[in-house]
Amino acid sequence: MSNTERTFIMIKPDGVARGLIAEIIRRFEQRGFKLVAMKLMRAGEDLLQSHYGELADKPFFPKLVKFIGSGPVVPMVWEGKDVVKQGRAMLGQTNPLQSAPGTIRGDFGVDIGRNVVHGSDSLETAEREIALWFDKSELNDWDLPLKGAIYE
Ligand code: DAT
Ligand code: MG
Repeated sequence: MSNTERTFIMIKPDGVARGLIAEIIRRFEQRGFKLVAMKLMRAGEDLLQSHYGELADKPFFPKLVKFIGSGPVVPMVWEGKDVVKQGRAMLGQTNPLQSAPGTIRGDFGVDIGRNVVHGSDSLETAEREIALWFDKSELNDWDLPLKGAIYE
């Protein structure tokens, strides 16, 4: 398990609209993960079709792409030990109604189409999504000054 594992986390338009940007960043910072990249942007249809490509056959796909493109999102890259799996756990289940309190979706959502935040579901997906949303030059290599207080 590598301390430099990376995952792609994105605050969706509903999360941005509801003023949850700082709250979501806080949770990842507080856990000890390191922010490597972040921006605020409106995602175009091509990018979203490709991001959600696996779901292209699903009945909800057009609605999903339309909603995620409806307002600014905050794509981010977070780094740390087991961050892909831990990030998913911090998000909760896809359906907020099945998400435990304490998770982001369990604390801030009710409807599946307004589940506030996206997170990569595997190492492979994370790599693909990071490359899709960020140019290499946007990924910041830096040292967490408090690394020794987070990792043994
Ligand atoms: P997750 O975001 O938990 O990885 P997913 O990859 O299966 O879930 O789906 C991507 C998004 O699509 C999800 O966050 C919300 C939407 N979605 C998934 N299943 C849905 C459904 N049955 N009805 C409406 N929207 C759905
Ligand atoms: Mg997914």
